[in-house]
Parts: sequence; C-alpha cells; structure tokens
Amino acid sequence: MKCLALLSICFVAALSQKLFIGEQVLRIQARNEGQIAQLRELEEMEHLQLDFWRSPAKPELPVDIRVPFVSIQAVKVFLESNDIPYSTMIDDVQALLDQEKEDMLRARLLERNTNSFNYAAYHTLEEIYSWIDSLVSEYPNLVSKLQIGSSYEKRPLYVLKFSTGGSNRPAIWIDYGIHSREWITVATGLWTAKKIASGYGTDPSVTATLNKMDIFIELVVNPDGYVYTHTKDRMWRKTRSPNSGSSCIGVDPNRNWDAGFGSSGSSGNVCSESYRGPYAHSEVEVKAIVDFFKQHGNIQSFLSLHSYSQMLLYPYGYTYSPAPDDAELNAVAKKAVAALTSKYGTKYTYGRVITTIYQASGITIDWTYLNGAKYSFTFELRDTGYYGFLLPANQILPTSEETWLALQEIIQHVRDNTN
Ligand code: BPX
Ligand code: ZN
Repeated sequence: MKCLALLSICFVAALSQKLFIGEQVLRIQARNEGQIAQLRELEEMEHLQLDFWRSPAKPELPVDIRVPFVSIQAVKVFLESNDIPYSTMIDDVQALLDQEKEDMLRARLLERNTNSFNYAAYHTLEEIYSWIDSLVSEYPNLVSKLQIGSSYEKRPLYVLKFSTGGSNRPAIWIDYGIHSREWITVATGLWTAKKIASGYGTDPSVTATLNKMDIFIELVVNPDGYVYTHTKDRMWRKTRSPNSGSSCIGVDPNRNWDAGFGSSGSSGNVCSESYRGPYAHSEVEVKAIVDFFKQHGNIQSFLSLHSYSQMLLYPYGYTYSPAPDDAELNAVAKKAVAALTSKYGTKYTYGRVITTIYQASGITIDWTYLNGAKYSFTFELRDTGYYGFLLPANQILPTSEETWLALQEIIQHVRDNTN
C-alpha cells in the first residue's frame, strides 16, 4: 500500500492519465464590461492552455479558470496589472482528483463486500450500464431499456423507459451527462431513476404521473466523453469525434443542435470547448436524441441536466426574443427553485438562458422547445464557487434530494397541463 502516499503517480500514471499537478482554479470577479473584454482577450491566448470553467459573460457572474502550473504566474500578472480582482477557488486540482479516485476505490470495495449499489459514489460507465440492467430486472413491469443509437466510438446509447402501459402517452424526457466532466449530473440521474422506479405505487405524485405519462431517462448522453474523463482526462467536456484537418478532438454537444446553429454563442474554432461542429446534428449522440424525439412525437417536457452554477434555465439561448411561453416557464421555474431551496437552503437563480448566463446558440433546449416540448428546462446543479466540476461524492445525495423537489414541481405542472 505504498501507493496511497503517491496515489496520483501510481494509479494515474499507470493508466497514462493526465495529471494536474500544481494547477489551480482561479475565480475572477470583473468590475465592469471593460474587464470582461480583457478576460475575453485572455481566453484567446491559446499558448496559456487555460480551461475556462465559466466564460466571461457579464460582470455579475464570476469567471472561473483552471490554470496549468506553467501559466499561473502569467495569468496573475495579467489580472493584477489590469486591476482585476481574483481569488483562488481550488488551490490544488490534483489533490482533489486524488481524493476523488480514493473515494471511488473505497466505495467500490464496500459495494463488493456488501453486494449493494452505493448511490453516494461516482461510477464508471461499465458500472452504470450494469446498474441499468439490474434496475430493469428489479422493476420489469415498469422499466425497460431502449437503445437509441451508438456513440462515435460505438458504445450503445441507452434510454430507460418508465411506463405503465397505454400507447404513445405524453412523455417527459430527462438527460444527464451531455458534458462528460459534469459527473454530478450522472450520479443524480441514477438516484432519480431509482426514486421514480420505487415511487410507482408508493409515492402518490410519481404514481399519478406514470398513470398518465411515460418518462424517458438517458443517464449518459456522451458515453465516449464520460469514459475519457475516467481514464484519460478528468476535464473532458466535448464528444470524442475527430475534426478533419486538426488534432483537436470533439464537438460541444450543447452547441450542435439545429436552433440558431452557428450564430453567436458558439465557436467555429475546432479547438474551442464550445465548438459547434461542422453542421447541425453532426454528432451521432445528438442525432440519436433528435431522431428519437421526432419519432416519438409526444414529448411534452425535456429536461437536460448540467453542472455547475446552481441555475434553472429555459429558452431561449440564441435570441433575446422571449419564448411564447415565457411567463408560464418563468412561473414554473420559480416554484421549482423554491421547492429545491426549501430542502437545504441551496440558492438557485432562474430565467432565460440568454439573460441568466449568456448567449448560447445550437443548444438542446432551444431545439426541443421549438420542436414541441413546451416545458424545456436546463438545470445547472451544484455548486458555485468551491469545487465546480469536482464536486465531492458526499454531495451526491443532498444534490439528488434537493433536485428531486424541483423536478417534482415541474413534472406535476406538466402532468396537470397536458391532455
Ligand atoms: C446550459 C444550457 C443551455 C445553454 C447554456 C448552458 C450552460 C452550459 C453550457 O455552456 O453549455 C454550461 C456548462 O454546463 O457546460 C458548464 N460550464 O461549462 O460552466
Ligand atoms: Zn454542461
């Protein structure tokens, strides 16, 4: 067990996993639009190898940047010489990753010893796919597994269907893990799927919903990226499809949809974290959902989960025009957020994507809204300001529980307002 002291070297190097030794995440609070513009210039400096966890948008929102060791000095000089305030959000990225790895190994041992699934731990894709099969066999009359396609690297794209019968009932879709580094969404998805399965016949609200509607859950929209975050680079966000003429890999699957595709709020640079792709629905992981959605024809609500920032968002992201249902979506978001906050006091903001975070084009919920899913929302789960994408596993259960209260408000509203 000499490895424990040198965890990062032992496990990580053996798997040729990317190390983040000496890296920090800085939280920057611009004072005004001028400083936002300066931060956008910083974003353009590719030689610094910066990873903007939250991009410059408006002065009220902090900008978080993961900075490689060799660039820390340069970035701090840039900020200080421009009088831009900042603090250290994560002082040692690799230490957090080592802790995360250790937590996963410990949880896996415990699961083997007790022969039970631990919802309070992060899991690999393999573990998740085998969990899907055990859920289906535990609830065979309620839950089934559909394959809606295959990923770029040929992994199956699975969707859980919760249905008590009927034919093509109105449906609610919930997806997780479209951005692969947003692990908390996937862990929350497993907990939520179990909650729904076990709630039929015991929870009056779940029962009423499933007596009228079907629920579809895709736990890992971007499985190639998810595997990559476990084996190579914990910070991977995009898909894993190659880009012709470049060594940069992947497309942002939340800029790839045919809703304002290509306008401002996405990037045409293949190396950007928000690269939109060569054309709308170029990513098979996106196209699989588009085809399923159209073929189904009766999806009334589409909920797509991201992290982090603690926000509940609705269309649009690509235009400042309010959606026709703006007032109703705002009212639903308001009650959902109130329910969420009632659990642990977690504070959420809510509103239209474009006014609440930033302009974003080609996004999932704009396409689903424009194609008939009136109740289209995106969650940005915990946290804001401490761990970002590296949310410790001990927050999985509280995050799942509070998010469930918001989901229930939305689902009830959809159920009560759908024929
Ligand atoms: C989410 C939904 C629709 C439009 C934008 C978002 C924000 C999301 C993104 O830029 O795609 C942010 C995130 O979840 O990817 C996390 N992040 O990078 O801060
Ligand atoms: Zn995301």
